[in-house]
Amino acid sequence: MGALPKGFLWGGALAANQCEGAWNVDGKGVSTADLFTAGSVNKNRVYTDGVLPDTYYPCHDAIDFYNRYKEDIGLFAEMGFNCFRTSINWTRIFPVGDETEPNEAGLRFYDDMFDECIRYGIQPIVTISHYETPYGLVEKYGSWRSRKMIYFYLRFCETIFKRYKNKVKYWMTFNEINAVCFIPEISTGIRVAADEDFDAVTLQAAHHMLVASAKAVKLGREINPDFKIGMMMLYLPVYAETCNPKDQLEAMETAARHYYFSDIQVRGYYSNKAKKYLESIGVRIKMEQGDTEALKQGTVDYIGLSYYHSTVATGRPNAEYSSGNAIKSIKNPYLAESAWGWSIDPIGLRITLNNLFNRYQIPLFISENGLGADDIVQESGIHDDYRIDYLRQHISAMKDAVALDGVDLIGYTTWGCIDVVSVSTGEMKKRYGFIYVDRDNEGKGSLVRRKKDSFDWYKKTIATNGEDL
Ligand code: BGP
Repeated sequence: MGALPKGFLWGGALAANQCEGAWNVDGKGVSTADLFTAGSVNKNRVYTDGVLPDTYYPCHDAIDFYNRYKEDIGLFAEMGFNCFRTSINWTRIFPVGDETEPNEAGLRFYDDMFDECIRYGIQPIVTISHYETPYGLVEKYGSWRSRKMIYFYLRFCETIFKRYKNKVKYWMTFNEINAVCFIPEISTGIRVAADEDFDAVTLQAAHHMLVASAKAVKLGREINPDFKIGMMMLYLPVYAETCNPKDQLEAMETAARHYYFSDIQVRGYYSNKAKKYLESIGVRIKMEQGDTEALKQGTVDYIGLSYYHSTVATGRPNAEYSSGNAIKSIKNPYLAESAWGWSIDPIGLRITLNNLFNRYQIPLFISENGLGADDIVQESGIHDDYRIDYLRQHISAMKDAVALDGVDLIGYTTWGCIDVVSVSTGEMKKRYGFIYVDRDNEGKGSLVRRKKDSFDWYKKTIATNGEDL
């Protein structure tokens, strides 16, 4: 018997806005992701108020998955995927966001794309909202600042739950829901003004999202009791810099900011720790009657998580933070880093899975993991042995968590199984894929797909259920 259970879900993950392109066709509206310019590791992406002339927006065309999905899914099938995680672009279904009737052309696209997956025995796994919100809802209501969003989100959920109830079983309500508290623009399109209380704005928005998620879980179960509806969080194990209790306390506090979300979505209520935290920063969440009940009734079936790197917390005042990691962290001297400064920590994945499973005792799903690297195309091929190395070590750590620690893990989807636009920088050259896409940071290139060396390696990994790495 191997380490991983039979029927383990193997595949890759994408997000609609980072792969589809076709940003303004077949009735699609403008989403927040359509308004982020290209950036780089040293230059932040700019979130513009409407589409500006003479400005390059990488998600407008992305990798044209909208028109090329058949070829791409064919390649996923060749690797042996039995699942494929992607998201539904909200603005294809409700272009402004507050319409009463959905856009049929948008619904049809996902019907066709899911059918293509199913034809190959690949089950689609759907993130309902992955880092894009209809810009119409930002302009009219201020995005998730407004409670009205719960209503629009649920209408979106009801539409897609009913339409795809026989095609999709696994759903995730929001991608990396905890990100609303540190990157609200990217995560939900919320702009926080300099004179506003950042925590008050984002935590109130988070409350609306948490209630919406819980209500979506309940609604989904009514529509199809076989649905499995999960939360999805960005998870980073937080190490203390030393055994100094002050560092340990800081690590505990940092981790608590992330558990804030999963505690509510898994257990169904704000923990005492969360309440005390809110008190300590002087934030009062406006709740309405029925919210407490809704949170209780909408606890999730599983936890989806993205894992890229770990972080280090210190109690030292004026510590120097390392710039690369997505989240504030000091440098870990024991770990190597990617070219984008993200630490590489496979053991951290085993720790992550243990932390989450021991805390919640519900199934886990690694819905993102991978290495962003600038791949070089050579005549002899694309030799991404560094990616194979990264994935081999992480899969091995994940197997240890299952076989040695008893973690209940249902699946693993690598991030960006085909190269897509990077969220943090808007670059194309931060590539994660097994499949190379000929497109550069300026949007030039033929969009032709090429297999990298990691393609055959992942195929073998899946064929042996992770035994032959
Ligand atoms: C996660 C997001 C993804 C993805 C990934 C890699 O936070 O859910 O959408 O892009 O990070 O990040 P990046 O694209 O910045 O390298």
